[in-house]
Amino acid sequence: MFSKKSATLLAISTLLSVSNVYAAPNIGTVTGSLATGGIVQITGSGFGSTGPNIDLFDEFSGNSTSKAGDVVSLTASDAGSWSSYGTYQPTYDTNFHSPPFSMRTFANDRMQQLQKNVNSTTEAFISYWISLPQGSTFPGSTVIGSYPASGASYWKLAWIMDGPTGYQSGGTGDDICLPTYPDNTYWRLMGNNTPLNFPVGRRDTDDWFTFNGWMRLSVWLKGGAIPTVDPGSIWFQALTEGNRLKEYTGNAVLFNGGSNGIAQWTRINFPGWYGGTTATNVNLRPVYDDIYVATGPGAVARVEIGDAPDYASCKNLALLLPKSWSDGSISAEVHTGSFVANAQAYVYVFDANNVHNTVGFPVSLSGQSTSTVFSPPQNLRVISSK
Ligand SMILES: [Ca+2]
Repeated sequence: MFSKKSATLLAISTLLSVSNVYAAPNIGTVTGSLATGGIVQITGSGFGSTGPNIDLFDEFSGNSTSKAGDVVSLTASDAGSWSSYGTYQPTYDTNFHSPPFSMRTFANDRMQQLQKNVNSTTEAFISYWISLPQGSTFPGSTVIGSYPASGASYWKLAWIMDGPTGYQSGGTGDDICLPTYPDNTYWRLMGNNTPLNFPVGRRDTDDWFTFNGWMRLSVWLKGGAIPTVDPGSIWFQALTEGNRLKEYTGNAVLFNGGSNGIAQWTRINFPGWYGGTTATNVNLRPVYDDIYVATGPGAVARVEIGDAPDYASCKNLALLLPKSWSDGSISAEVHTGSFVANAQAYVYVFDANNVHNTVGFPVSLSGQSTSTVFSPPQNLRVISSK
């Protein structure tokens, strides 16, 4: 028979083991070089066994001879390569988010686009920064600093689909803009072929767009069990740098199967589309930077640094580039985005379900190692269902 004491211990150990199964990531130590290009080792628990498959990470750094106006390299600065250009090639621009360049996506009355092919997948995590440089216009508008006079398909910011014809009527389908701005009121995750129509912000009452600065848009989409029938999961986040962080979540069918009857994504375009006229295109030159694409199971597993110990309060974020991943240890290359040297920052690890450590792990960004402060245990709790 159990004594009271052993029964109590059993209850505690059961509690702990259940907690371990469902616990959020908990960071114990962060060591290494906390400057861009450095490698940090993160130890702890609950990171999950599945890390991300990163298809691409591009800060548009160029090489030692690159200059503004040069064609952007198809070899990404940080991981992977682009598959192709659109009709016209993007160029380096000095209105950067991470120095020294961003990607200019419109010039001379023409869209400049990059295209990325990925292995067939129904799950993707995509993050990228955008800005309208000073003196430039919003797509479809002739007035600097103003939205268009009326709604139309002027700007599909990024576009995921099945193959190069995914967006076409009668094409291979499964297209979703990430997001689009079709009615001059709502930002929406929607496409030409898919049944999805999911609002992710509203210009007048739920705004994240700014005409003066940078925004990071991140989206995690995961198709349902039968992707053309079962609802999948949607998570969309908009970070207005220095201002606010907004998130939108829901469930909806994400795929239509298209003409090939296969529910899959195989391609992502940056930008997706500009639909203005020559008159509205005169001062149009949106720039994109720090584009990160991960696909497959674990796509959303990631490491970020933020500027606040409470993630939801962060007003700046940067994605690190994981090099190895296990439940208790991650090695990641540091990328600091627009954080300044020696800034106070907080490390967040997200597992494959997008769950992160509750309190950011404090670090000081610099070229120096290291931070080895041991944080107290967090998240020792039982989650009743999942
Ligand atoms: Ca950059």
